Amino acid sequence: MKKTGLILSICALFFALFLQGCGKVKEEKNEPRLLLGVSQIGSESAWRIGNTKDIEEEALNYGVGLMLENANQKQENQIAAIRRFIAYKVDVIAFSPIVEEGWDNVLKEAKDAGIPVILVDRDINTSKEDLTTCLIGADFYNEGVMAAEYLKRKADSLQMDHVNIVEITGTENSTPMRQRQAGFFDTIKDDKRMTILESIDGDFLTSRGAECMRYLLDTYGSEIDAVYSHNDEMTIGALPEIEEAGFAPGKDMIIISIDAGQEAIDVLKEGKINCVVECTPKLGKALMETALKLKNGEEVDKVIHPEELCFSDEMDTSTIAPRGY
Ligand code: GYE
Repeated sequence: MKKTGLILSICALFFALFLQGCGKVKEEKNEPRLLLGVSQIGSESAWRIGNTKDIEEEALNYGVGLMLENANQKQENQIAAIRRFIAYKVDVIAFSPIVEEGWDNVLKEAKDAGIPVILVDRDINTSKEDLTTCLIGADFYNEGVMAAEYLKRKADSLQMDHVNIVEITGTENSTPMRQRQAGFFDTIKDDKRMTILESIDGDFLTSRGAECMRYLLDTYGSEIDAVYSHNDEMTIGALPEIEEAGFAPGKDMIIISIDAGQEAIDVLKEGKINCVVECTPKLGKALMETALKLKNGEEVDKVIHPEELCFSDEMDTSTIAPRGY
C-alpha cells in the first residue's frame, strides 16, 4: 500500500509540474511579439471597414498586440493618437494619413522617441527625411491609368467621337485623390475625344457623391457621357441621382468606380456600373510582417504595392469571386 501511495504522489508531482510547464508555455505564447499602435482614418467606406478588420485579424494571426484608434475623419485626432502611442512606448506606429500635409512635428516626435513609423494605405508630403520607414498601400496612379484605359476602350467600342467626363474625386489633398486623378488625366490627355467637364470633391462619402452628382446633372445634364468616381461609396450615392434625372447609368452614361467592394461588384453585374478598378484593403499581412522586421532591426522594402485588377463589362462578371469587403 505504502509503495502505491508513493508512486501516486510521484505521479501527482509530475502531473503538477507538467501543468505548470504548460502554463509557462501558454503564458509565453500569449505575450505579444510586439506592440503596434495604429491610427485609422475613420469608417467612411466599405474599403476602410474592410481594412480595419483585416488589420485586426492579421494582428491576431501574427501574435501582435494592437492599439487601434479610429480618428473619425479628423487629422487632429490622428495626431493625438500618434502622441498617445509615443507616450505608451509602443514598438512600432502605423497610420493612414487622411491628407498628405501636416505631419512633420508629430513624426519628428516619434523619431526622437526611436519609434519606427509605417505609412499604411496613403502617403505624406514632407521635405524632411526619414520620418517614416516605408509605405504599404496601393499604386493609386496605376488605378487612375486603368480607369482611363478602360474608358478609351469603351469609347472605341461605342465608336464615340467625343467623351465628356465628370470626375467626383476623393478627399482633397489625400494621396488616392491626387494620384487617381493624375493617372487618369495623364492617360487621356493625348486623346482628342476626351474632355473633363468638371472635377468636384466628393470626400469619399456616399452622401457627397449624391450631392455632387445632383449638381453635375443640374449643370451639364445630357452633355455628360462618363462619370469617373474615385470610390464605390460616391458612385453608389451618384447612381440614384442619375436615374432620377431620367438617365440609365451604365447605358446613357459610362460609370467608372474604384475599390471593387462587393456592393459595387453587384451593381456592375446589374449593368449600372461599367468598370470598377480594384483597390484591395487587405494590407494587414504585409503590415504585421514589416512591423516585426522593424522590431528586429531588419531592413524593409520602401514601398509595397499589392497586385490589383480591373473588373468591367468587358468580362464575364459572373466569375468574379466574393470580395470579402
Ligand atoms: O479608395 C476609399 C477610402 O485610401 C484607398 O479611402 C483608400 C480610399 C478608398 O475611403 O474608399
